Amino acid sequence: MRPVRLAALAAIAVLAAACSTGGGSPAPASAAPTARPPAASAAAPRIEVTLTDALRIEPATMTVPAGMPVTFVVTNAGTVLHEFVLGDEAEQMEHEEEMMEGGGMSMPKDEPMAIGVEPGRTKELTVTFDAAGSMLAGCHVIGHYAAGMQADITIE
Ligand SMILES: [Cu+2]
Repeated sequence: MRPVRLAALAAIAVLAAACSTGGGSPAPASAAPTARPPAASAAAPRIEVTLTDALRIEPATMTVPAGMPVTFVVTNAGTVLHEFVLGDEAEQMEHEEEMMEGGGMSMPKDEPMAIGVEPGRTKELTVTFDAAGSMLAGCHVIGHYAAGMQADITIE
């Protein structure tokens, strides 16, 4: 079925092109799994992140480039729900308060800069950081952030 295969390859190429020119719009975190961009694509860094029941985000420090889409591939290696929330200190505090108000009962919803990852699952979050600087990642399931479930992200 050669024509079908070619069509599929073309679709993947279009997808990859769309990703690399996406500008500031993050990919929807809830999108169904799609074809991965070619491994050779240097324009789309993929950062593997693990969330653990030891209340840690690993690695605890990450460095990412500014001005291009970066995909965080986030795996929850634990047995309870964890989150991966990107934001500066103020945004982390805001998210912390939101979770407190919800009594910790609400499942974190996927947002442009945040995903909730169920135990054993892997989710992707693609963002473009416009400028160099620093950013935090945190999990705001009650008690986790305070216990140190956070990571420093350097954008350069
Ligand atoms: Cu957590």
